Parts: sequence; structure tokens; C-alpha cells
Amino acid sequence: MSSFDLSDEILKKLPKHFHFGTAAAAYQVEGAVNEGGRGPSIWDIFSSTPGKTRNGDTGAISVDHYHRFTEDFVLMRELNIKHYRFSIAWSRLFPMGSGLINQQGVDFYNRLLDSMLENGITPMATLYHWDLPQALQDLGGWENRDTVYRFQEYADAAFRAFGDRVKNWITHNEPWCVSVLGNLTGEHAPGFHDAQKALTVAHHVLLSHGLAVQTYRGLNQDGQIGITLNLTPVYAQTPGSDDDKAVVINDVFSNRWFLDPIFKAQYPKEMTQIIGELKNAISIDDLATIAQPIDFLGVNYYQPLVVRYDENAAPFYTENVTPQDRVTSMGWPISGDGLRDLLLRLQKDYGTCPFYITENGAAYSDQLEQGHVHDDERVHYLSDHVLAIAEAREQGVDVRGYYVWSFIDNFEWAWGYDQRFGIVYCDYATLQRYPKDSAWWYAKHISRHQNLHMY
Ligand code: GCO
Repeated sequence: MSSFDLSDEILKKLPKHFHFGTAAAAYQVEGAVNEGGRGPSIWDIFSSTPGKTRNGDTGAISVDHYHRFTEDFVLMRELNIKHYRFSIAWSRLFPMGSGLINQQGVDFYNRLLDSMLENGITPMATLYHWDLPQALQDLGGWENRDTVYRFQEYADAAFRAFGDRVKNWITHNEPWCVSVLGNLTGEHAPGFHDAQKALTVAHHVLLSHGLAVQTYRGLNQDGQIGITLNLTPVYAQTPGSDDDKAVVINDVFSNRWFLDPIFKAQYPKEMTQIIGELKNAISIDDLATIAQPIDFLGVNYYQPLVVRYDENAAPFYTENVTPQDRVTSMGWPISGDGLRDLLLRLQKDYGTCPFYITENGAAYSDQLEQGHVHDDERVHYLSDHVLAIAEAREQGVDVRGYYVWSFIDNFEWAWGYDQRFGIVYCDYATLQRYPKDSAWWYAKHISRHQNLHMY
């Protein structure tokens, strides 16, 4: 028994059908970028542009999940993991972003899904995890309203092809990152530095979400659909002072920019002061389309934010003062309480909605020693965050699942292969997989949870 083991009492607070899963994304794990008729995505182009990723790393091979998925699902089964969140690469189904469907791409995901199901693993599929077909970027990407309709067609094709086996759908992963990292800070593909672009892209991504939900409803499939946002609780350094203004600003920028249109059919009025006015992109019915009822909200949570107000601080008069005493190797502060607070806040401000924690996890500088990785810090991290979910449930929040990011170490975007988030270690020289101690910890908790709910 390790000091990070959760008690039976805690585990019992998670209901019988609670999803204990892991998550990944196509470009981060698949590799095989030139196989099966796949077209290039913006991440192929971005990562192979000098200076954009650590060590010039790309996802061209990654962990070769494209060829090794059976091995990965067998290992998942050995680790008692019965839920897997993966993403579909748009450019495998539509190499040019639209037009005729590429049957080889459909066949690949058919094989992937069949293998998952044979191993007793329930899929949760994300339609867009940042890999826009480059052919659509060449026409303006998400800044071009046409991309919204191309996404709707792609979503329709995916629902029709895979909806018999996929009952859990996520339209988009983290539109904030798509907009801000891709178009304002330029850290991610396509790499622009333009606030107006970021606003327009966010709006179009949200609109495409609403249209995809409508399309899904129209097909009458027996599944559920939602969206995944990256969210963070924001705290004032000194509550009751000017720092409260900094909280409002950061909360609008990090959370409400996406939550308000989805749940309330409006943008926060403070948006205009914070990053500018959304010009020309909105048509009259857009907000109603964006606010389609969803079956669940996917929450990606990694870290909290503590801020203070400073009149001279650019760009938003706020300074991040989050304590840095316990951080992961990404430099992200660790707080399980932050996840509990975030869930309570979502329930309070946006009403009762089923939640899945669609990503949570941590990177550490893991060392492979004789086939083992002793990643106590990650075990500690996971334990704190599962506990936070149990606490939120106890206070009435309907959290239905927890997906660890990630199953296996993989291509961490601009960080390349420098950051390891997996509960399974990948030796990139041999592509051999080694479950870390955290994987065994997770396996043990899943099986204990199952046994507690046997009757
Ligand atoms: C995310 C990303 C993941 C990252 C993870 C760690 O949705 O933010 O989906 O792709 O790898 O968050 O940074």
C-alpha cells in the first residue's frame, strides 16, 4: 500500500459506471503521416518548420500507434483501463479537407475501433484535436467561415462511419488553445500573432461545434455529444482588493470566452476590452447555433491560476503569482483543490451538466531503470486529482469520468518529445512500451473500484 492510495470510502463516492480512462490525440501518437492516403495537416507543416518545436521534433513517427494500436489496447486491457479517448485525424478521412472520403482512412479507424472493442475498451472520439488539413489552411483555415461547413461535413461523415461503435463524441478539443496558441501567441500551428484572427477563429470553431451537434442530433444515433474546454480556477492573491479585478479579466480570457457562448448564447461583455471586438465574423443566428444543448462538458484541467492586479502590467493589468513550490516539469503548479473548486464553480454558474474530466495528468523527467519507472510524483498527482473529483461529487457535481493524459508518452506539441506525460513510458529508440508505477497504481484503483461496486 502506498501513501497515495485512496481509501474504499473515497472510491465508493465514484459511481459504478464511472469512466476510468486515458486520453490521446491523433497527431501526438499515430505517426505514419504519409500512409493510408493521409493528407498533410497544419501540424506537419508547422513542426517541420525550423525553430517551431523543441529539437525540431515532429509527429512523423511518434509512438507509431498507427501500426501498434493492437499492442497498446492489449496493454490497456492488462491495466484494467476500459475507456479510451482518442481523436480522428480529419486529413485521414479527407486528405484535402473536403470532397471525396478516403476509404483507407475509414478502414484504419474501423480497425482501430474494432481492436479497442475486442479488448473491452469503450471509445470516446474527438473530432478535432488541432490537426486541420493543410489544404483548408491554404484557404484561410479557421479564419475562413467556409471551414466551419467543411467541418460539419467531416463530422457528418465520421458519425455515419463510426457512430455504430462510438457512443461518446467530442466536437473540439480546447478551442482556447486553437485560437490563442495558434493565432495570438504563435506557439502552435498555424503560428500567427494576431488578436483579431484569434477572435474570429474562436468564433468559427464554436460555430462549427454547434453545427456538428445539430448534425449529430439529426442522425438520431444513440450516443452523447459534447465539447472539451481547457479550464482553470482563478484566485486573487489578496481577495477583497483590486486583485479581484484581475480575477475577472483572467476568468473571462481563460474560461468565460468559451463557456458563456456555449451555455448562455452570449460572449462576456468584457471580451471587447480584453482582446478586442469581434468584427464582421458574427451573423445573427450564430450564438443560438453555438448554444445547442450538449450532453456533457469535457473538462481538461492541469493547473490553477493566482493573479494580482497591476496597472502597469501588459497586456491585461494582471500578473500571474501562482505559487511555484510544487510544479511539474512543464513548470505547471499542482493543485487537486483547484479541480474541485473549478467543478463547483461550473455547476454554480452554468447549471447542472454531466462532466467528464477528459484530460488531467502531469509531465515529469522519468527515468527508465531496468524496465521500471518509479514516478511517485505522478502517482501523487493522480491521487490528489481523483480525490478532488470524489469531493466534488460529494458536493453534488455530476462528474462521470476521469481520463488521464496520457496513456503513453508522446509528441507534446511545441515541446516535442522533451515532456513525458504518459503512465506508460516509451523508449523512443526502440518504441518499446513500459508501464510506469503510475500505470500499476491506476490499474489497482480501477480494479478496487470495480470490486466495490460489484453488487
Ligand atoms: C491538450 C492537449 C494535449 C496536451 C496536454 C498536455 O488538450 O492540452 O490536448 O494534447 O498534450 O494537454 O499539455
